[in-house]
Formats: sequence, C-alpha cells, structure tokens
Amino acid sequence: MDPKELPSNIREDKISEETKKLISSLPSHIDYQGHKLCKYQGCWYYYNTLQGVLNFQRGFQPHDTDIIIASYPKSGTTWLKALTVALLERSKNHSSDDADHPLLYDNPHGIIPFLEIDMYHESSSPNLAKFSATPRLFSTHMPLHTMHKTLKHSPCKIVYVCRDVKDTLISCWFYSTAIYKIEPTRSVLESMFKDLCDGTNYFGPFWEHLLSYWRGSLEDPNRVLFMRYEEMKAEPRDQIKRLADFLGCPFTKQEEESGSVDEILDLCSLRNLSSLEVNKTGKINNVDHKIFFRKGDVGDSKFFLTREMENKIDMVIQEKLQGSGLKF
Ligand code: PAP
Repeated sequence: MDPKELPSNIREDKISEETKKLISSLPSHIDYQGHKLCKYQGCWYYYNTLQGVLNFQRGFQPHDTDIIIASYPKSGTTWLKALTVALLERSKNHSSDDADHPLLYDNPHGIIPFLEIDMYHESSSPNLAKFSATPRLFSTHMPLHTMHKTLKHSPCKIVYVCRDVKDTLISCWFYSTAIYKIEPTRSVLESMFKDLCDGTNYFGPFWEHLLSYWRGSLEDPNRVLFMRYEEMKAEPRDQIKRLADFLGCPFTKQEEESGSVDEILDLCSLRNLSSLEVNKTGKINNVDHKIFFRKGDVGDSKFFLTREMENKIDMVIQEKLQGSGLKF
C-alpha cells in the first residue's frame, strides 16, 4: 500500500530531527503491518502521533471552558462525540431535527478533532481560528498522565469513555484491516491479541490508559467523568443525563417532558448516523467515515475470540487492575 494512502498518524513523515533523536532513545516495537511504534511516557505511539503528542505538550494552551473527549481507541469515541455535540447544540437552539444541525453535515470526528492526530500533528501552534466558539471541543486518545503538565492549572472538563477491552480488540481488528485494505484474518487477530496482552499496541498498554483516567476521575470527579460504553448501551437515558449534568447543561423538566432526551439519542444512534450521506461517503485523514460505524454490539468479541484468548485477556485485566476498584 502506498504510504500516502495511510492515515497520517500511522506514517513517519512529519517527525523533526529532534524527535528522531528522541525516538532513537525510546523502546521500540513493530506492528503486524511493519509500522514502527515507540514508547513515550509509558504509552506506545506511531512516530507521527508521537510528534503530535510532543507538539501538543509544547503548544496547547487550555481555556477554562474547554471540553476534551478522551478514550482508548474503539471504545465509543464517535458516539460520545456525537452526544456531546448534540447536547451542546441545545444552547444554540438547535433541536436534533434541525436541517442545519452540524451532525448532519460532518462526521463527529470532523466536528471534534483529535489533538495529537489532527490538530497538533504538524505544528505546536496550529491555527485555532475555527475554535472561536465556547466551549471549544477537542478529543484525544492520549492517556491522562501525558496531558497532566499541559492541563495542570486548567479546570477544563474531560469525559472518558471505556469499553470491554475484548470488544475494543475485535473492533480494532476490523477497523485496522479496513484501513490497510486487507482481510481480517485469524493471523492478524492473533498478532493484535499478543500486542494487546503484552501492552505493546498503539496507545497501549490498555490498563495504564484505563487507570490514568480512572484515578483522575476519583481524584477530581468534577473535572474527569468516567463513562462506560456498556452502561451507555444498557441505560442510555440515564447516561446522557449524567453527561449533560457533568457538562453543565442539564436537561430541564420541560425538555425531558417534550422528549428531547430520546431525540438526541435517536440522532446519535449508530443506525441514524451511519445512514447519513456525510457518513456514507465522506473521509477524514484517509479514513472513510463509514468505517467508524460497524455493529456497536456489547459482547461481540465472543464470536471471534477463542476461550483461551478470552481467559488470557481476563487474567491480564484482573492482574493489572487489581486493587484499583475498577472492574470489568
Ligand atoms: P475510534 O477510536 O476510531 O474513534 P470509536 O468510535 O471509539 O473509534 O469505536 C468504534 C466503535 O464504536 C465501533 O464498534 P464495533 O466495531 O464493535 O461495531 C462502532 O460500531 C461503534 N459506534 C460508532 N458509532 C456508534 C454509535 N453512534 N452508537 C454506538 N456505537 C457506535
């Protein structure tokens, strides 16, 4: 595959001489497609992503009202972004059936870009003119500790969504093979499974990722909201109200009575978003929008992982999360 057809975050064409030097001193790993990763501040990145992380750390100036949507990849980011946009659009008097609603014209990832992947991947001082409205909405797959220094004195809000890691593995298997335009074979799955368990995958180890936000949410629950994909699926009304409360835009009694909660859930449903023209045909960073929408089922992994694979992941989770209070 021509490297230019790859998403830019996987490539290694944006790294500075200084970053090259840094990379030569870091632990390294190669993924199943031969792409190189390195471990920086406890987390594995493809080289261009590392450059984006460094640029972010150097240049990002948080505003008090910023909102950052954070996640480990394939945990429900697209859904959470859509819900956040829809909740905040209410203050602009946009109801979910307005013809000019932003979700009808752009993919949630286009509306809320990733800091390290989209915004800071080329420079530590990107043009933020597009972000003049308040609150500014950003997203990230970086672990919380990597943003610690940059956000230390900021009261900005962070919403983290996590998901059963077995389901994220299967979701990632289908997503990454779709990007590379290869078959989702067993041998690819086995290789991704090994990297996941060894903690050597992109944005891994997953347990460090989960724990950084889990601890952050315990230390400062007004600043970090910890959500779960499975709870959002099981009790969507309660979870969207929880999100609205945290973001400081709770539903009024009148809104609840007029069905506004369900309208937003319908607008942001996988079925609805994936049926929109913009998500059937558009692209972001060389990735077809439609690849972000697949099944969205809880427990899908049981159809693809062997019992041994499930047991191994469960064992790793149990061992690594022990004593943290975080359970799956
Ligand atoms: P990202 O890390 O690339 O941003 P992310 O959105 O976190 O991906 O995860 C994609 C998963 O969320 C997919 O799960 P699956 O592969 O198991 O099906 C995708 O189907 C699911 N998803 C996307 N949009 C929605 C939605 N509106 N509601 C529920 N699940 C969704």
